[in-house]
Amino acid sequence: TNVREASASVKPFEEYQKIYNDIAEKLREEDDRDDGSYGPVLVRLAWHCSGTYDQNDSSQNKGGSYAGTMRFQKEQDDPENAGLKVAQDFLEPFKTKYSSLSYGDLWTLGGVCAIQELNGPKIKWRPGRKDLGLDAVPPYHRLPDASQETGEYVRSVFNSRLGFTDQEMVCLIGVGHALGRCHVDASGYDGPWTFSPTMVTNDFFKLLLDEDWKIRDWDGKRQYTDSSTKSLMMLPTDMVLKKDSKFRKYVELYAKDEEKCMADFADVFSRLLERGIKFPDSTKPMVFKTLEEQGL
Ligand code: CCH
Repeated sequence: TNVREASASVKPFEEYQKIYNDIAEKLREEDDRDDGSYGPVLVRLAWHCSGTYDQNDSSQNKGGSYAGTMRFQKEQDDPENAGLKVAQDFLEPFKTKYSSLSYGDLWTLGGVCAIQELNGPKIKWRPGRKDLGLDAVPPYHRLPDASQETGEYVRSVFNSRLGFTDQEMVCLIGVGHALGRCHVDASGYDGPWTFSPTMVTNDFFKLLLDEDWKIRDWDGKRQYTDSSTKSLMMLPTDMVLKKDSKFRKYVELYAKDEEKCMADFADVFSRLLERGIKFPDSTKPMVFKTLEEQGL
């Protein structure tokens, strides 16, 4: 079988809201990263621990967020995971404090918290993932290689393995890459996609359409830069969303309709975090309040 059963013995909602608040408060207090927030790298960790799932793999190495296997060096050494130790270290104190929380639950909750605290939509979340051993580490090359520049490649990751539609993959990639930046010492790429990398927006879609993107003239990896400011970037895989007509119509839709963009993202990101997991009916999706909503 290619799904794993989540544990039914979970804590009440209030307990998870407490953990959410702890993570959110640390995000607010620690601003010594890049553009002033660890939020983007937490979102990337949540995506990379989930994005290894292969719906066609019924072995124990099927991947996904369930097993928390990125705590092993072997998975950290996947070249696509370079730079994510920062996010794991950021969240580690909460594993110590809430020791019954699994890594899969912690890392996905970290992503949910980061999205919401960076002005994003509410992301439904469920607990119950369990830590499994080293033999559950998924194979390398499941997470996308940014140097690939064809629709066929992007679909091989997001459709064939993860089971998302064209519209869903456009939404995931474009909202994800509104946040944060590339680091030469992690991926070899360099720079942010948008002018507000600590805010969840639909700006990626607008910039992708409106700017004139040219290959950057530098010694590093092949990437694109905007002609007007030369301060933004697009990866080869990002450019596919503009060039492939089936993808492009969704880029146009999301550039125009921010509300729809955020509603769709909330739904698809939540499902990304649950790929390969079956939750018992008794575990209802949780929706956390932001610090601001709680007057904290
Ligand atoms: Fe991504 N991403 N991503 N990404 N990503 C990178 C950084 C972030 C690809 C490649 C890269 C998604 C899809 C893709 C984030 C969220 C999402 C980097 C730079 C590369 C390379 C890493 C570095 O150097 O630190 C590729 C290829 C794809 C798909 O084709 C999806 C889906 C999401 C989430 C929904 C976020 C956030 C970052 C910024 C991290 C940071 O540290 O600022």
